[in-house]
Amino acid sequence: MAELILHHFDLSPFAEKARLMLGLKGLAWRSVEIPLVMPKPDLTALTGGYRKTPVLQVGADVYCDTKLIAVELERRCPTPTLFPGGHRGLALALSAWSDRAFFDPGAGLSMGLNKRGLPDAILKDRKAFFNFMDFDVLEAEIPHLTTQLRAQADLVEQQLADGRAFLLGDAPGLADVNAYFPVWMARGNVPTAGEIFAPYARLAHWESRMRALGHGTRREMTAAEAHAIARASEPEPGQGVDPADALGLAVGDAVVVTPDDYGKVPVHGELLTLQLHEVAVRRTDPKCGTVVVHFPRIGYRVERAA
Ligand SMILES: N[C@@H](CCC(=O)N[C@@H](CS)C(=O)NCC(=O)O)C(=O)O
Repeated sequence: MAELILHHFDLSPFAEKARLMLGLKGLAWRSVEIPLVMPKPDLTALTGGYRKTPVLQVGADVYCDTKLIAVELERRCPTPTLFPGGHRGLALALSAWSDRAFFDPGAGLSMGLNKRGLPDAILKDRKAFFNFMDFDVLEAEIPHLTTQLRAQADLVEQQLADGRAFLLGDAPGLADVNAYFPVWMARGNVPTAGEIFAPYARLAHWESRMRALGHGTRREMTAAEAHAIARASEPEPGQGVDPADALGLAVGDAVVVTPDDYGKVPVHGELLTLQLHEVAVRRTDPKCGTVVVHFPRIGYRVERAA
């Protein structure tokens, strides 16, 4: 298999999610550091505009979003599994909770409590990016956000109440990775996190077990090297269009794929795969050659290009 290349930055909580998946599976991977704020020309050369962190590249295939990165890592490297105990659907569904309900209050507190210390470039970029946060009222929202973060952390504590090592049993899986990354983010960025999480002893022990998973074996690479790998590789064949798909699109159609929540940058390409859980488009870029960019279906709009 071609090398796994993660485009990310160290402080990114969603990238921590991907790094822990790599750790859980004990994989070797290459790391390309991307900027924290736009512009990110080396990343968008690969993705066609998608700007979020992280992105996984394997040869000339580019996987956007941690929901799809999890599924793709599991497909390529099935053991040890991200879905121990047969909890695949549940673990994948859990991202709807972890990525928003749990992550958002921590992100709001991080921005609200650190607002004055944040560099202008980051503040300006994230104001435009996090369309679900009203930066002008964030400081007034701190008490409310604190209640939300505490209550979400308490759910993890409740799940661990019978002394189990991980959320769904004895082995770690994607459910743990999902639930862990908002805690990791809060510990690193929310000055009051220690106080908020202090009552939760089981959570703290589980956090140590999660940290012990590590990140696998990481080796740095430049963006130019990653682009050269894309140029020299053939993308995987497409999987065609699901005949039951409601959108009425066909392979070869010019389409646009856009996240439906925030960071809504449209990606244009030629449709190659439109299945229940994945959409992939082919596009050509002067730096990367012909690449196929893959997205999850959940949380993404696919439309015919105008
Ligand atoms: N649904 C995406 C969300 C990714 C996301 O929001 N990442 C944050 C970083 S933790 C981001 O892109 N921030 C803006 C940036 O990096 O430019 C996923 O699961 O990968």
